[in-house]
Amino acid sequence: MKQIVIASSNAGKIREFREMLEPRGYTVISQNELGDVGEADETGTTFRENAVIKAAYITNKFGIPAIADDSGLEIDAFGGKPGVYSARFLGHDTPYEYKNRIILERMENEEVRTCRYVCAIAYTEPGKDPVVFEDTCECLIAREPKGENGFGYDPIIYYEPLHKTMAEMTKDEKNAISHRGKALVKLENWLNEDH
Ligand code: ITT
Repeated sequence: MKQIVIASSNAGKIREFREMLEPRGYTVISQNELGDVGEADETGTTFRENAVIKAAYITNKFGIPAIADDSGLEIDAFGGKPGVYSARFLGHDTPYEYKNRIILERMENEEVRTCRYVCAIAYTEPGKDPVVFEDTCECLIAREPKGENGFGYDPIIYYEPLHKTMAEMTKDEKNAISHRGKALVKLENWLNEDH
């Protein structure tokens, strides 16, 4: 069994990593299972920088390999915001029901509804340079929230090829097309090569 520590305290992300990695023979351990680890300061201005900061924090603290995901939603009508600030947008602990409602209100008369989820996954190992894999998922801001699955912004993120919001998809549907799913395939391919 191969073990992977996920440097994240976001339950939705950790669940998706488990769904994707466990069938591939990995045991997924979340950082909270290592004890009270504290939190890395996400001081980066890019997804890539923040992903490395979070993974390196766990690797430096425990001397073990770790992966971290920094992700977010870029809304073209908002000039790409909230972007790297997606978790902190309107307050870190504000319920997504409220955040999503505010986005829909601000988008009410907006014709340009394109947006994308972005995900950078960093892998760090003691004594080695970090590696980062990124991918995106092009979507539209929906007209109204729909669906109960997923997490965060998913109920208002409409994925045209499947005619569904991210929250209406099954876990397998989302993981097959999501920013996180696609970036994780790149990491897994890299892990399977010789280094
Ligand atoms: P960790 O840093 O502990 O991993 P976090 O939630 O603070 O957790 P980020 O800084 O990477 O993580 O913020 C990512 C935010 O982007 C997340 O909180 C959601 O608001 C949004 N997001 C990213 N991927 C998403 C997805 O698949 N579905 C819905 N929202 C997503």
